[in-house]
Amino acid sequence: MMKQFLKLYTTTFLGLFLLTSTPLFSMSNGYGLWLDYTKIKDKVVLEGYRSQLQGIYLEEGGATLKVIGEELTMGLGTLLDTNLKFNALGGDGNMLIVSKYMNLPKNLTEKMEVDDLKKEGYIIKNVDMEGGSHVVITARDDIGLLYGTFHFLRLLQMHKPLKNLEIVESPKVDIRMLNHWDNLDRTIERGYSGFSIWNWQTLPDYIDQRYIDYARANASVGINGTAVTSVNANALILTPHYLEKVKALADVFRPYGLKVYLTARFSAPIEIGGLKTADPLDAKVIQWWKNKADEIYSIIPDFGGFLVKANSEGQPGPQNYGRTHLDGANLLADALAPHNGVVMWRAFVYSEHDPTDRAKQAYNEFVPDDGKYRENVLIQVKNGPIDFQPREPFHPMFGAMPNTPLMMEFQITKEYLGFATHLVYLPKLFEEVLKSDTYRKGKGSLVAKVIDGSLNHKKLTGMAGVSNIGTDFNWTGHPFGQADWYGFGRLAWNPYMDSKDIADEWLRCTFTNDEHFVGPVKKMMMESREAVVNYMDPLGLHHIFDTGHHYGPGPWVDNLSRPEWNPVYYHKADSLGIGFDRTKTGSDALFQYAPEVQKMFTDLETCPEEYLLWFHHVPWDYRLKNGRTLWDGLGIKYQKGVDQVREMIATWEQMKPYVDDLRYKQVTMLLNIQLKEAKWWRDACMLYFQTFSKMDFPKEMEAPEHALEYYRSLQFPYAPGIRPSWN
Ligand code: GCW
Repeated sequence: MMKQFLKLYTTTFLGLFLLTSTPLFSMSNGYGLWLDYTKIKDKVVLEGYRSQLQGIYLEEGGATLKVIGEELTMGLGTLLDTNLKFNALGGDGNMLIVSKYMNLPKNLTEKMEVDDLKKEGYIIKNVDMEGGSHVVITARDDIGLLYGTFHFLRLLQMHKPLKNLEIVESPKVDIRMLNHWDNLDRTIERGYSGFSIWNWQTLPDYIDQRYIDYARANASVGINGTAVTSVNANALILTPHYLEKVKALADVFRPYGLKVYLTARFSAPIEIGGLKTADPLDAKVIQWWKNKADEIYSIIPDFGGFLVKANSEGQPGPQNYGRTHLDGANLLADALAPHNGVVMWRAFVYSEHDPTDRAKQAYNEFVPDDGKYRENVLIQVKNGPIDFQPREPFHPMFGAMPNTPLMMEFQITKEYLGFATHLVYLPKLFEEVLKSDTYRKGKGSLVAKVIDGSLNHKKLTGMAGVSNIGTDFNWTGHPFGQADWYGFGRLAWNPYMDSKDIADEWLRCTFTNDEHFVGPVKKMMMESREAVVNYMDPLGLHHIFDTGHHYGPGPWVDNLSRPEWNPVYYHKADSLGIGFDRTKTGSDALFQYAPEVQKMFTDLETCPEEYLLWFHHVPWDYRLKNGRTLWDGLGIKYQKGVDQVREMIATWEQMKPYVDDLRYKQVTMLLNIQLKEAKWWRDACMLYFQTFSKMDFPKEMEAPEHALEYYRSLQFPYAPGIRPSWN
């Protein structure tokens, strides 16, 4: 026995040893994200920068100014490999000048045009004056200066020229925030990168360096808010014991412009307040929330507000008392209003008692109350009407509530896109949603215009992303998962950005400016989203994931208590065909869109094939635009997804010379898992759907590796992202 153990131990140990032949502690492990400044190797670029930047003038001030000083010292120190001096204004030499507009000397402000500059915005501009040719970063507020500083450093990371700079940037969206689905026990709902970075046990006295680095990373992409706890909320976070810990985080985040928000459990007045009810119209309940808000603000004066999931998937809410979402949201809004706090009330609701198509329920629930919400309420809407699928049409609520601020909820963690194991570049998906046309005010009524408030002149705007951050060394598990965090921030700042440009920035800042690397890897990232759609949910299929944990395919699952929790509810495959009829002959969910959109999706001629089975139930031998039957088309798409992953692997193999050893190996191994899982999806889904179509696989498709029974028998009670049940 002992001998066997020793053998096992030595082989495992040896295996590990071989794998990590370069010890982790001596190499870049991805912790530095896109901010791992390294010395610029290109001599011409380096000399150009050195002559342009001979000293720094930074205005004096509080904590944010201090952070700027540190960032410049570290960033320029490393990138230029020099120790730049902080000087007074007026000396000789080309300077970097960082100062708020109101503090700049007159001869400089004369050369600046600040009319377009908003809160948190900044200008980066060259100004020639006697004494030198300077680069000026200016803003109305300290945080604008910090954002401008990060932008400036990014220019250097990307080797951009520092001549003729005329950058004027203001955020298009007010609240740009992460939603952590982190539980107090440090598990993370749908988290695949380790445990929660919030160590509630050692807070408030122990400040993990990670908290500071986290705030810095967020500030570098303009994220200005974070809800640190899960929407499946625990009321304990609102008790004094925990609020003290939250305050410690808020203090760390403040210099970086990052506000803290908390999730509010609707039944908190009962659970921690000792009341008998949480009825939103009950006087004691109203008073309780008012007192709670006052208490929080006395501890955290710049607290952001509450994020609420109510009457959804078992969470308590106003409907438990026969009241509405409107009553619930306004109750909390009134408590927060004296402190300028906001309520982000989630529209992700669907009920087991409501037999209507799940895709329709949120709209039915919220749209009739448009205009009745208090001014400090935002309705937080997921990008699509079901649930963060690899592809969904945009949510019909966007554009349908002109008198209420709607904010976007994206999922950065990949619950339905292969966890942290698959390389899928999400900003491509985000961009597709933001650029969708709602037609609510005619052509060009983009979802982005709903989100930035320009469609209906909204004062309050927001975008949230469900975080993919955990305790893994590199924060996000997959090295490319960092791009999703980065890209979310960039799109929240400017929802009109091109995801390709974002990939370009991220690659250059994270890896290298070498075109031999940037070109092919950018292409790989841009195609990765369509690949996952192809090998998981082609042609508009959705929610056919294995149950609960959502790891791998489970199109056959049909035994869960709630109909809409079963994949068969979504694909509706039968002997005649497949797909969810959401036209007038079916659930008529299409009615919730503007007439132009309805028309486009209803007519099979104009419905893009990407959405075919989302909106239509079509026969197996239905002819696709390329003349092939639907059945063949399905198999070809699944195969294509697998082939696309093979191409990704081939691309990555060429990248070895440009990437450090560790990340090269990590991505290689992950891509191989992705390939294995893509095949698993193809084989399991096609074998299962074949039991209805009774047709042969198309000739383009490789034969499945196993029989259907094998795939159906797979079980993963300990798949990550959910709390396992131990019995
Ligand atoms: O995507 C689903 C997830 C749940 C999540 C829920 C929600 C936090 O499967 O884990 O719960 O959405 O968004 O509320």
